Amino acid sequence: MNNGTHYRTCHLCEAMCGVAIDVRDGRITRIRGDEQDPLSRGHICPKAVALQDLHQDPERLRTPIRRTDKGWQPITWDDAFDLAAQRLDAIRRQHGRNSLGVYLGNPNVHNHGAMIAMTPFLRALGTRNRFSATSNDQLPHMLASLEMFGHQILLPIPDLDHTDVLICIGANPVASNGSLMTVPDIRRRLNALRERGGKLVVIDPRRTETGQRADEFHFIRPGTDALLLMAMVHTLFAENRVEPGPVEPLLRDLELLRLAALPYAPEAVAAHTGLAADSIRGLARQLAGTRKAALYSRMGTSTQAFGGLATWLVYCLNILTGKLDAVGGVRFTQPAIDLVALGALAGQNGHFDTRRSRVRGLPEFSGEYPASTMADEMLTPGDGQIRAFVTVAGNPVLSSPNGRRLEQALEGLEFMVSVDYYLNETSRHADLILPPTTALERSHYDLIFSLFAIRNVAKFSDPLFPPAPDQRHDWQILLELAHRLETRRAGGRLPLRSELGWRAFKRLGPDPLLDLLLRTGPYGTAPGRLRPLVQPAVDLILDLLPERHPLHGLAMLSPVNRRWQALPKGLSLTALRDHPHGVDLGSLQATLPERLFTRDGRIHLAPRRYLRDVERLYSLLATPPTDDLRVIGRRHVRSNNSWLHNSRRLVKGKDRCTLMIHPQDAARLGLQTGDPAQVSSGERHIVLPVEVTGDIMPGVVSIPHGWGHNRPGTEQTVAAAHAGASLNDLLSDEAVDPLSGTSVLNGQPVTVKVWLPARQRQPA
Ligand SMILES: Nc1nc2c(c(=O)[nH]1)N[C@H]1C(S)=C(S)[C@@H](COP(=O)(O)OP(=O)(O)OC[C@H]3O[C@@H](n4cnc5c(=O)[nH]c(N)nc54)[C@H](O)[C@@H]3O)O[C@H]1N2
Ligand SMILES: Nc1nc2c(c(=O)[nH]1)N[C@H]1C(S)=C(S)[C@@H](COP(=O)(O)OP(=O)(O)OC[C@H]3O[C@@H](n4cnc5c(=O)[nH]c(N)nc54)[C@H](O)[C@@H]3O)O[C@H]1N2
Ligand code: SF4
Ligand SMILES: [Mo]
Repeated sequence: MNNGTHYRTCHLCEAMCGVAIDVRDGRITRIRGDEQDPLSRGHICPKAVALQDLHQDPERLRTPIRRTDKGWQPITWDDAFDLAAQRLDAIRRQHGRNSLGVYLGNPNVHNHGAMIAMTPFLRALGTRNRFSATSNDQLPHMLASLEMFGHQILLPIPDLDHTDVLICIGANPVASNGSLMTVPDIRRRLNALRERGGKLVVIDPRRTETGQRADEFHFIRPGTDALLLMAMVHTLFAENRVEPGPVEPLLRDLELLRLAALPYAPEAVAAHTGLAADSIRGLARQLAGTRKAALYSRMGTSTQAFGGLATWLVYCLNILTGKLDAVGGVRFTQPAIDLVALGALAGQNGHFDTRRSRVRGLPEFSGEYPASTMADEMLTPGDGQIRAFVTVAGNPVLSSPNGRRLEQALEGLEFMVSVDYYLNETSRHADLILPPTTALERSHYDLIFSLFAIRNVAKFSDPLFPPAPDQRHDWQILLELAHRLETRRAGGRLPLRSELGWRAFKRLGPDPLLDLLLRTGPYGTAPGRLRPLVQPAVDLILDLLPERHPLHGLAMLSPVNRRWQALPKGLSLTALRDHPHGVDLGSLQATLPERLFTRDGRIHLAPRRYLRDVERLYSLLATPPTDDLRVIGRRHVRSNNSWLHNSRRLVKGKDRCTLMIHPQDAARLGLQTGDPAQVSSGERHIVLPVEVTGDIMPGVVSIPHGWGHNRPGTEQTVAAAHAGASLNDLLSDEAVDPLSGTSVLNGQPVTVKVWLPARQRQPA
């Protein structure tokens, strides 16, 4: 495009904002919110400009580079693919398939091409040593959905635009723009909630940007949410307020849940949680007594020592009070490409703990081991030790606990490839970096976040710019690597049928598949029928996928249930192209019981693994609270995990990588705003400036993650000039929630003291 306005979805966070990008002479002149996007209605946040900054960043890698004795050298794509396939294949032959490891980072889920190409790629790698950001993030939500509703990505989403009370625990949507709740323009929507007489309640160890807008705010001591939530369940039963409404006949094990909550009277948990017993009762009564209300939880309650239990209890509380499937409560979406239904038809609902990791015996979740044990699997000798590693769109050195140890582990590998366009803290350890195109050079459809949106919407955007010469998309990189790996494994030649399959897949790319998925989906033009013309190509591609891949659901789709039959029809890629601002498919509707995927068709309120973990919660209750400092994380609207810090426009202004601490703690430790503080946990230390604030609970300190860009050998000059310190250099990788394997990123104990440069230190 040379001149004009291009409409697309911003892919940076989960909010799916529509952006309008003005282009003149092939250059971006302006990025604004798209007023006509039915979901975001003109909203964007300051990060949207990073779409341009990323695209134009002179330090973004544009050709593959290879580590040599003379430093990094460019290498052709063909040589790069060959080198990667040859080395990975050789290591696999010598040490077995599990000697390969792979880590998938967060941007993959914002990239439909990468998502579609990922399964054949993982199959070609063939290793069980798979890791991703999931276990540093939303795993407890997926586990609760799997255990209770029978499907790992069937998540209940707050019906925010129709609720009268939103209780928000462990989430800061005003900064994060919502997570597992795709909600652009949360501020306007929270204002609308208040205007219709509704109420926002926030429970957090910090009075966050969301907390500051709350009508009712409660501090909670980090890691004690499961106690609070148990006490709320206890209150509902004790006060006879359990009224699940229409879903009641679907419930299983209500009585077990009541028994589990018996010991957790509000008085029993008050000292631990920091909430008064009356406040706890008040929360339970408010949820039960308001017809349209929703309890919503996110990172603060999932990535902590009781993340599994806390997230399960949030689901339970919504169910017990009749909020599940109800207007203004929490509901299941009905996206245009229904990965839930497709997965279920293919028998791919998710699985948990079908095997355990080699070194620490931690459970797999949907084929992935916890990220907190990645370094163990590289550093511990023996059969199955990881010797070669691939990262795809991930920066685990900054995003996974104990980043320094992970770096040591990466240094010990025989070979490492990073699919990434930055030479950053993780990819600097690679032997080969394969840089993909940027978002503006590829098409976009939100396969994942459409599943989590507060309205059903669909939107497709074509690329704004053609890929620069000799660039590859992520999906092309993944498919090419997969094809070459499979070819080597087969001894240099694949059977004709699969060779044709690979060629068809690489030629078509993901968009024709999108079209097919849209057409055969719930709002499609031809639900239940594949177009005969494309059928042979589809069959070839399906042959490349494992037996239980969701795309196989394609072949089986029919207008699955009565709810599908009632939906508007006509979606296809062409139809979406005709609507560049996106299509609104309506507000969230009742979907039960059709949308349950448990074998018995019921909702499991008290799965055994949760009940077993309640014993551990009981030991927390039985131990008196300690007064050591606990560290929690933080997000800021101008930052996104670890990777937007090379944008000058985003990092300018005051330092955001600070240690927030309460005035009482600061006074006790002799710290003032601006002082450098040393924060320690065992042998791990970081130093960062202090920010004294009454907005944080006494006994708690807060540090944002994703900083620490001061490592040598990276090529991100702006980020390095605003380096900050990495929270994950401080956090222990030994701390996981034993129930789910999720990393404990919130609530680890730390000590804090004034930091003195070495020469000022007194001899001990
Ligand atoms: N202590 C602490 N740690 C945390 C969190 C926390 O709250 N506290 N949050 C956790 C959460 S929720 C998440 S999701 C993770 C994120 O963890 P990661 O996904 O590991 O890290 P990111 O910072 O998102 O890094 C993304 C990487 O992908 C690259 N990249 C960006 N776009 C693309 C693309 O289109 N293609 C390719 N190939 N590469 C791309 C970037 O250059 C960067 O290297 O961090 C987790 N870590
Ligand atoms: N601007 C911006 N937006 C983002 C991102 C980003 O990095 N920057 N990242 C994106 C990603 S990958 C994700 S997963 C989402 C995350 O979205 P959110 O979960 O909304 O984001 P956080 O800011 O991590 O919110 C976690 C909250 O939990 C609180 N908390 C910490 N410990 C506890 C605890 O023990 N109990 C309770 N009740 N609360 C606790 C923290 O103070 C914080 O307010 O955001 C997405 N959006
Ligand atoms: S909130 Fe900001 S980063 Fe997230 S989608 Fe919207 S514009 Fe992009
Ligand atoms: Mo995340």
